[in-house]
Parts: sequence; structure tokens; C-alpha cells
Amino acid sequence: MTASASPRALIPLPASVVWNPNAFRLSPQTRIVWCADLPEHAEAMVRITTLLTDRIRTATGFPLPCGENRASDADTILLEVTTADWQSPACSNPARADASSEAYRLTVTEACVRLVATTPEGIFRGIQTLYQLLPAQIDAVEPASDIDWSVPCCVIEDAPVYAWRGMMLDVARHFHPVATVKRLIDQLARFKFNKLHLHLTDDQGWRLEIKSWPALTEVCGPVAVNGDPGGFYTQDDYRELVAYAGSHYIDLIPEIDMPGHTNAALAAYGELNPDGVRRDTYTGIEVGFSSLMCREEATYRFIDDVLREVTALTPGAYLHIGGDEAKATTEEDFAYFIGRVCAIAATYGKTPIGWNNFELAETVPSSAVLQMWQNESPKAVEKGMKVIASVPNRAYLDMKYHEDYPLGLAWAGCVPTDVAYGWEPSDHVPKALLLGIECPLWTETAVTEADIDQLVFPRLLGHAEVGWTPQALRNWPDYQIRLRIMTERLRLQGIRYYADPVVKWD
Ligand code: TNX
Repeated sequence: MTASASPRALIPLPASVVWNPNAFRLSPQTRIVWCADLPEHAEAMVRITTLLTDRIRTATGFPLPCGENRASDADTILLEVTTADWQSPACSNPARADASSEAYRLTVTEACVRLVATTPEGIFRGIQTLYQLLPAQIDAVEPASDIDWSVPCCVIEDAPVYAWRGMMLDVARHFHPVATVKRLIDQLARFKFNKLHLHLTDDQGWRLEIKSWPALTEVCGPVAVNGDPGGFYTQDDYRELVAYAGSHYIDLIPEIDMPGHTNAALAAYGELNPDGVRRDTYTGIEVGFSSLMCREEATYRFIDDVLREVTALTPGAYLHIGGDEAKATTEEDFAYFIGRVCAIAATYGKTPIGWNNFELAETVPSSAVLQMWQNESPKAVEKGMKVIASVPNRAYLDMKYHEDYPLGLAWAGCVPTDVAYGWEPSDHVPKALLLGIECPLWTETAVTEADIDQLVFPRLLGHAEVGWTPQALRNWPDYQIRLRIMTERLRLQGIRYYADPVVKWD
């Protein structure tokens, strides 16, 4: 097979790419080496180098000697973390002073491949680009023969436009096991996402073991929408997910949704209800009927315990506290409640994130983050709060592709693949306040891994580019060509994407 038989495509498109003639060819003698000018980066670089080497060894069957070495000799792939002689690529977003931590420069010549960044995280992002520059068989689980393992010569300078590029998975409406979440993390990493938000609790289910309140998962672990099988993560499972995500430079953001969306807690513990009586478990998909008691200290003892245990499992800076659709809570109670919960999050050293309308509560500090699931949020802008844009008729992965599509909901309209690609978060929030984007997958209708695949792919790839690539470089005709090439790789990996007819596939 020749290189031209396996076209290359980059998603998200880097900030700058210069293609040069000729190619670097992997051979059985190719060495993979790393170096770092700070000793604290050594451990991460060993891990990243091992990940890269294992992947290439599996696909090629080549021995590929690897280790620490500074030399970029012929037939070498060099991964170099340095702050010394290297200016990180300019980031087009003036709001991003920290952009350089994910920036990288990848230089491919006939002799060698050199990937440079100021952090191991930057190297990790750059390696995803290198995979995309290799033939598609790099993703095969069995060694492939007769492949020209070439990488086209180029100079790529790259950094993301937005710091927050996330996806949300609702595991409360339907539970999704550790293996499914890890498989999703693999894909998120390939497309340079850096956040995975897990919606762990809702009216139907409670999916994270809380040792001080065991009935949460005993009673509402097994419950799911439509009476489907449920499940929950033990704290060990959750730690495993945090570590797996972390090794892919993805932060796991836990969400405990409150004061609404809490029927699972109310069904597990009578003491959380005004009459002291446990509520029935719930398998429907209506929203807005449940509320914690906002003026009872019992509620805050519960929340303190839950957030303490969740914090102990969470190395990242953020705790998502929900706050959406609290239709069974009065406005005054809501404001009082949100203020109390933000204060609890602060005692555990975490920055709270909430959905609209939590920003309307006067008690919300301007240091809290709004996850915006409306088209705009004037109050958050007035308060100067940082915003994650999850505009539903663009970013929601659970909206149907088209009216007759069997999976998904349509309350925000349909979201075909071109719409999921062609949006710009700064049309909705001033850029200075935008942390970035998140595309939520609510799972009322997503029961199986195949359901998740079809709702997520290929739309996720469009959001990857919205979050990473400067708007001026994005265009739908060019993207369709790259998407076609990339979906071939998804197919090789067993990802059951939806071949949306709005895409020109041939
Ligand atoms: C709205 S968006 C919700 C969820 C539903 C979703 C279905 C938001 C903060 N809340 O409770 O699952 O719609 O699309």
C-alpha cells in the first residue's frame, strides 16, 4: 500500500500547517526518544513515550527502541519538553494567557520527527496530531503488513483557541460502565478534548458510591429510565476513571445536581423529605418536580458529606453543583441554597460550576463558573463570571440529527452534523469571559454503547474543531473532506458513527 492510498486529515485543524515535499518513514530501527529540561517532567514523559511506542509497536510490529536521549539523529522521533530555546506558537485568543501549556510544534523532515512543547501536556496533544499523520492502520489492534509507514513532511505550530474543550456524559438517566467511559476518553483524547463532565446524579439514578450515605447507590444505583438496568461506580471505579482520564490529560468534572433533579436522593433517605418519608424511585423523563429542602440543616449535612467525599476523589479544581430546572424550589429558597452550596464547595477548595439559572442567584460569587445552556446569559456577563458555552441547538449531542432520527430528543431543534460544526461560541458570550465549550450527551434515549456512538459521532469532531481551531480557518467544504477520511479511522476502531446525509461522503 502506498501513502497516497491512505489519505491524511487533521481534526481539529491546527493553527498553522506548512506541508513540505517528501516524507519520514518509520522503520524497524526507528528510535523514539524523549528529553525534558525539568526533572519533574521525567515521569510524565516516560509514560507518554511508552503510550506512543506501544501504539506504534502494536500497529507496525517494529521493535522501536526507546528511552531518554537529547539527540535528534536520523531515524528518530524526538519528544522534547523545553522552556529554553522555544517560543510557543502564538495563540489567536487574547483571553488565553495559559494557552502555551497545550501548545506544540511538530516538525517532520525526511530524517526525523521532532515534537517540542513547554509541558508534557503539549507533547500529548501533539502526539494526537502525529497519529493522524500516520496511515490509518496505526489504529489497528493487529499488526498490519505491507504498509508504507510514512509521515508527510511538515511544520505544524499549534495551540487551542479555548482552554475548556469538554464533553458531558449523563450516566444518571442510563448508566454507562467504566469500560464505556474509558473508550470515550480514548476518543476525546484523539480530538484534543481536555474535560469530561460526568452527570452522576438525577431524579432517576445515583451513580457514585458515597460511603457516609450508602443507601444512595443501594436504592437508586439499580434504577434507570424506562426500568432499564442501572448501575453505579464504586469509589475505586471512580478513582480508576480519574486516573485514566488524567493519563490522557483530561480532567474529570463530577456533577451532583441540586436542589432539583434530586428524586434519587429523596427516594433513598426519608430524612431529606419534609414528611420524613422516602419518595418512590422514578423511571420517567419528566424534569422539575423534585427539590431538596433548602431551609433544613439536615440537607446541608447531607451535601457537606457528599461534596467532601466527591472532593476527595477529585484532583481537579472544579465541582459541578447542577442548579438547573429547579422548578419545585422558590426563587428565594434557590438563592439561599445556591449560596450555601457554593460556600461548601469553597471550604473544600473547589470552584463551583452551575447550569443556568444558578447565575441569577445573588449569592453566587462571580468566581463561580456558568455552564450556559441558553443562547446568552446577560446576568453572568454583568457579573463577569466565566462561561462554558453549551448552546443547545448547536452543542447538544442528544438532539436528533433530523426529525425522523430514531435516537435523541428534539426540544432544542434538530442538530445535523453541519450545524454541530458551524458554530462560534463567542457569538453568544464575550470572548474574554469564555472558558470554552462543552457538548452534553443527556441519555434519556441513549441506552447502549452503540446509541452513544451514533449520537456522539461524527458531531463530536465538529465541536473539537470549534473549541480548538481559530474561526477564520474553519470551513465546511474543507472539513467534510477531512471528516470523510477521519470516519474511515473511526470505522477501523469499531466506532458506529452516523453517516449523516448532510455530509458529502464521496
Ligand atoms: C435539559 S440542559 C436538561 C436535562 C435533560 C436535557 C435533555 C439541562 C441543564 N437540563 O435535565 O436531560 O434537557 O435534553
